[in-house]
Amino acid sequence: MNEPALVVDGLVENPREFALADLAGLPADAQIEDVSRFHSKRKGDGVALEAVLDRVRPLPEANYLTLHADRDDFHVSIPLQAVRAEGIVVYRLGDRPLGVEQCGPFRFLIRDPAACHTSELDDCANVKYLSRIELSHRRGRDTRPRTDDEHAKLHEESR
Ligand SMILES: Nc1nc2c(c(=O)[nH]1)N[C@H]1C(S)=C(S)[C@@H](COP(=O)(O)O)O[C@H]1N2
Ligand SMILES: [Mo]
Repeated sequence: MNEPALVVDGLVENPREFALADLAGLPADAQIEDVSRFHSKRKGDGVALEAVLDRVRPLPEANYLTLHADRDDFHVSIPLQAVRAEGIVVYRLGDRPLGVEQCGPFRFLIRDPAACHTSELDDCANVKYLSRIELSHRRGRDTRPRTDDEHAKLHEESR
C-alpha cells in the first residue's frame, strides 16, 4: 500500500506532498501533541498549518485556502489570512498514520472553531479525510452545509 501523502498546491512557490515523516520533520515548535487536549473526541498528533505553508510559500496573490476531502467529496474554502494561524493538520496516532476511523489519513482542525455555519472558521471547517490543500486567488469549492436542515441531512448520510 502506498503511504498516504497530503498534497499542497495551487498558488504556491513550491507545490509538494507531505508524508508522515515530512510532517514529523517540521520544527518542534510547530508540533501539536495530543489534540484530545482541544477536543476529547479527536485523537492524534498534529502540526501547525503555518509550518506547512512556510514550506510551500504561498504567492502574494493567494487569498483563499481550500481544504479538499476526496473520499466523500467535501470541500471548504476559507480566506487565507483568517485560517493561517488557526489551522492544525493532524497526521499521526502513535507512530502510525491516522486511520479512516480517526477521519484520516489527515484531519484538519481549527484551534477554536465557532458553532456550525456562524463563521468562516466554524466546526464545519474541521475537514475529515483531508487529501489536498489548495491555495487560490478567488474562493474555491465550499460544500459546507449552510443551514440546520442541511446539517441534519449530512449527518444522516455519514452515519
Ligand atoms: N470530509 C468531511 N469532513 C467534514 C464533514 C464531512 O461531511 N466530510 N462534516 C463537517 C461538519 S458539518 C462538522 S460540524 C464537523 C464535525 O466533526 P466531528 O464529527 O469531529 O464532530 O466535521 C466537518 N468535516
Ligand atoms: Mo457542521
